Amino acid sequence: MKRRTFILGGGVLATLSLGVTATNASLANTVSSIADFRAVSPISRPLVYVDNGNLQLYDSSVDTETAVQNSDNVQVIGDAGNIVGGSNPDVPYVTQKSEAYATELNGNTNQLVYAGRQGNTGVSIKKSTSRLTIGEWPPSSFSGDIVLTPDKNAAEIIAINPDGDPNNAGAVQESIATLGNGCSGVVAIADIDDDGSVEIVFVDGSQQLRYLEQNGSSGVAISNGGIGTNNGHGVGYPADFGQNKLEIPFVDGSNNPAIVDVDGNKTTLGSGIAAKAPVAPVDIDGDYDTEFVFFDSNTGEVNYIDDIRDGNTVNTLLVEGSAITPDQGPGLAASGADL
Ligand SMILES: [Ca+2]
Ligand SMILES: [Ca+2]
Ligand SMILES: [Ca+2]
Ligand SMILES: [Ca+2]
Repeated sequence: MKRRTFILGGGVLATLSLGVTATNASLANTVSSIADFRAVSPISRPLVYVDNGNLQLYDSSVDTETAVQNSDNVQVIGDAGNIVGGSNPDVPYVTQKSEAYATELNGNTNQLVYAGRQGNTGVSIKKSTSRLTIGEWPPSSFSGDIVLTPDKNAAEIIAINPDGDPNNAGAVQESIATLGNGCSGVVAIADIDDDGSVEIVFVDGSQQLRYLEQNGSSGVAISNGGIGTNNGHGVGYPADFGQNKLEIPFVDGSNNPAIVDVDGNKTTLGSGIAAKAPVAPVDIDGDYDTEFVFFDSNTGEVNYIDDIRDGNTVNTLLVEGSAITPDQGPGLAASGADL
């Protein structure tokens, strides 16, 4: 049986989904694995994905996959920020019920942050073919890190305050912008033009990458930033791919993995090899350079491009020795110190 470790919620060992009746030996093995896992703190290079609706974390530095308890029916994920629990990054996600959660990496917090619209109050979250993010957005009335996500009609960007009562929609949710071209996924809050203030990077209603300035009321289109979309949007968090600037990783309409900067300078990293599903920038091999992690368009396996602009070598990601085929709708996300 494949070895897995689990994040424990309040020491509820009995609910571990080991797929077999846990014997003392297997429990001891699991506990031992958890001890190993927690010895690496914080998780240095986790990749986030969803397998049959359950959130999974993969830490390549110790080649360990961790299933997050009680994360059923995860439909949409985002890159990690820090909004709940302790100092470890937290992964935001949306369930089939349009609820938003954040779960702490290497911890045991799996916290509801927004229960959705109640009665006539609040807005429902988009729960498929979407993306959400965590960060600070100064124009918001909420202070500190918040969650940004599209509404279910893909018309506006809504903010969720994770510090409030998740069942009080009127207090924890506000509209950030209603966009003429719509918003079907919020990719990041990041300073993509390096002017010292952050922008919201998002996918509009026509799968075009755009960004919103803090004083803007409509999104600015990023040239050459047309996103391929199938089950999910083929885009990921902006990262430094060796050029000392942020570039947005994405999959274009021809299944090409590519990166693009705010000025529309696009670099294609392969031809027809990537599924149109969310990608992630992660230092998956621990060499302090960022790799481009994506789904193979034929096999659905997770691959990564190593040595960006210097060979663009495609490798299959092996998780505890095996290729993986996570759910492509939520796709892949990144976390950790790079973000
Ligand atoms: Ca946290
Ligand atoms: Ca900026
Ligand atoms: Ca690397
Ligand atoms: Ca590398």
